Amino acid sequence: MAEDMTLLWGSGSPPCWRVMIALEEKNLQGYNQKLLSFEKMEHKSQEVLDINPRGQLASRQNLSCSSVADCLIPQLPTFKHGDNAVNESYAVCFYLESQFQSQGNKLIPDSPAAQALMYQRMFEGLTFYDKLNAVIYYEWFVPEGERHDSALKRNREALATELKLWEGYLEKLGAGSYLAGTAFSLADATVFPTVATLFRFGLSAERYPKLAEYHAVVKERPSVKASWPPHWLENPQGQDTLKDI
Ligand SMILES: N[C@@H](CCC(=O)N[C@@H](CS)C(=O)NCC(=O)O)C(=O)O
Repeated sequence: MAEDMTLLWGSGSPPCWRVMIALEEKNLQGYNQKLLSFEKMEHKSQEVLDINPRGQLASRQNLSCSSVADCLIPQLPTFKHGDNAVNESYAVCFYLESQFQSQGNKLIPDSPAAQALMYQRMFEGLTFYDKLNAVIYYEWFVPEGERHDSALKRNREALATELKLWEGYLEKLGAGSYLAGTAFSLADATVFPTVATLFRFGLSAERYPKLAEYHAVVKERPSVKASWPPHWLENPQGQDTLKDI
């Protein structure tokens, strides 16, 4: 089964990490995988373009990655199971759970209440991820002549507001909980990479103790450890961009 799967991924990319956590949780460790370097522009390779039509769109436009527009065209993860290509990280997570329901850990809870919470947190997680990116990749997303301190300040405030929401969610669920209750679910597979990136970029554990606790617990989970970004392992020192948020 896993031998029919191929994942092209980039180290430290939260969307790729979501898929890798789901694959681990479903006991699909034997998949073919290729780590591509964003720096070496390997995500623009023919191998990616063959599976991912968004990559083809980028190449047809003949843009280079020095162009902001091109860099906003997501190309990884690129995933294939047999002849089925799925290139959106959330879609891959749902696909894996649906195809391998009885294998590995169950990632969608049965109880309507837990399921509702899981879907809610998963999709709110996309807003959370966008707000994080708008701060840590501000210079990457916004061309030099269009940057304003006031805009970055607004983005930082929006992230702080978002962070307080997630602190509140975890506080309400109680110690040791996952994002949708007592069991690890797709909400955790999809949102944990955002949380880990926050701490990698210097988020204060003192200021956000519930997120810090959640991070400390989930980072020890075998699926998460097995898929930890290799360049983070090589260089455990992150950045301090978010230390004052
Ligand atoms: N919606 C996509 C987003 C994927 C995404 O943003 N991928 C980034 C890497 S984190 C990418 O491929 N960027 C292309 C580039 O940097 O040129 C998903 O969740 O799968």
